[in-house]
Amino acid sequence: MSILQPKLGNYNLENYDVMKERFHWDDVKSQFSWSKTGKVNLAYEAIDRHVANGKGEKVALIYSDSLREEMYTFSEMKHETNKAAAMFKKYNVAKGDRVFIFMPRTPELYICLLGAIKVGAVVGPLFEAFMKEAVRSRLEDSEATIIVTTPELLPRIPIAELPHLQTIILVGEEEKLSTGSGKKFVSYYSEMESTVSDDNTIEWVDLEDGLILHYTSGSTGKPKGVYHVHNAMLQHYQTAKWVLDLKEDDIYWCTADPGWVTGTSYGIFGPWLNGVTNVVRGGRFSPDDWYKTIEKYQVSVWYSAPTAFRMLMAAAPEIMKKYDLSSIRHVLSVGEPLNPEVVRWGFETLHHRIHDTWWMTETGAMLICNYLSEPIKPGSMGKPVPGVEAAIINDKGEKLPPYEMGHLAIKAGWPSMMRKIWKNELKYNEYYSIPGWYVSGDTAYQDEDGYFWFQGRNDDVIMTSGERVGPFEIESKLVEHPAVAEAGVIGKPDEIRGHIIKAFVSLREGYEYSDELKQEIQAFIKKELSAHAVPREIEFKDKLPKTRSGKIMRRVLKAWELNEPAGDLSTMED
Ligand code: 6R9
Repeated sequence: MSILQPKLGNYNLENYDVMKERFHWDDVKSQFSWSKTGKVNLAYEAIDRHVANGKGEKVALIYSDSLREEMYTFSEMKHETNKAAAMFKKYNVAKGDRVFIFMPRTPELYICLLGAIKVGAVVGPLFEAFMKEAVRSRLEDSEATIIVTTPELLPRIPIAELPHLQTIILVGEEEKLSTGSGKKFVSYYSEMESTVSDDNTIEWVDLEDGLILHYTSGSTGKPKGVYHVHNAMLQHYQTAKWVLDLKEDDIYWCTADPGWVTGTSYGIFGPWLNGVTNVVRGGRFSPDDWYKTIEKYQVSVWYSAPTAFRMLMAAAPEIMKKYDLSSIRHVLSVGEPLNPEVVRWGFETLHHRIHDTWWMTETGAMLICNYLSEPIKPGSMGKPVPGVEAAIINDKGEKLPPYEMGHLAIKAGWPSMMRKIWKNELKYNEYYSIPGWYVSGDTAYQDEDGYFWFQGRNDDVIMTSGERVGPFEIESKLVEHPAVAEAGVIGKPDEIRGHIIKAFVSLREGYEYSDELKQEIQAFIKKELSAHAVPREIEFKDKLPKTRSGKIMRRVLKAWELNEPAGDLSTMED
């Protein structure tokens, strides 16, 4: 597919090269309160500031699931988060304490998360699907003192094994309140009813004070707590403005759950720092439900992930045709490499260029993106946002020439970079093993125009017959085959070749596994890519193992193949 030129019209048409030259992060500071007082609070900047600026009646949150549909103005969000803050204060939450939130996407989750930030707490959002061990290890490591949850999820919190945990706030029916464990149980709804909203509950903090702790699991070992501070808001705000292109009238929908960093940085902070109406859809994914959400709320900016786009592609095309999706003006993707086939689908069916964005839990916000005024090269992640320097380097820290694969690294010093790995300095230092650079753990190359091309996580790159092959290129080609819905490619140890390429493939509706199909797919790769990229083995699966953020877990495929333990599986989908 050829290069896609920007659409003219209602877009951020600031020139990339000019911004790169001119922009400095200090420029962003002026509009936030600490430029006047020296103190700040992200929750105030995201909600209360807009009320102070006369936008109190604007809708901040549109929430819906199969049972509820509710809208909250910025004024109402200010009130609710003030009350939640007072509730946390009443139960002894002090600045720096860890407040965990373990519940489905509902307005209460968003209110509690911002309410906890208002009192200076460090929030820890957990996926509602976590089971006991995943919950235990995160609460134990963070030494959280308080958790907000629902009666349904309560049995998955091993409260007796968590000495630091003192208070459990239950969002649900009061009669289900438990007692007798030595812990305090609090009813969210009765507490909120009896509390009054008071602006003086806000704890004003420093830019370097703690904001959020996101646990992300490595391939083996325990999940690590990635710690971010209030300063990250500079980048949440600016990238949401530039890259999501959020404007006053937008209706914005980020499909990610706050258990994943995308669901906080761009499901909460980015849009609300920009004062934009934010859509949250509870419940599970279904193509009908998603298209209906866009149509009903007139979503204009849509941020999702390759796995979701691929599931929409694999669904019957008639489903999409039932809905009016003309409100959409801008579509973006994150979390995994964006296959050119997905970009082509987006262009042909949604009539939009899907903009890829690359970043990590550790980086806190977008770093490499398709900036709006720049052409898109399908299959590339784009270029560093202004204010960020990225490079492809070797083990010695030397920059590599175009098209040479190496470490994707970022010059330290962007505003939203993590400040530590909770209680694990050793792990934190590993990211900075090459002086001056943050080493991402991803392998990529850069082309002569400065675009970055993702190849795979370092561990996923395959050495076969003396050549380094990134799994992404093969996976992308596989999903171009009409029978293939999703593909995960690994290197399987082989005495002669070092590794051979093995593909795990799930099929689209209406296709069935057969030897002929396998050979046809192999011939397709040989013709379209090259002989050395052909997967010698193809195994068909109903579903590929994925994380809750939609990443194909190649290490699990490898472990299956080698009959080895698969490591930490707490973030794997059911
Ligand atoms: C935000 C997020 C980070 C890892 C990252 C990379 C992969 C994310 C990507 C991408 C290719 C993109 N990744 N975005 N790979 N193209 N646009 O995903 O954070 O869950 O910590 O994952 O995800 O491998 O290193 P996180």
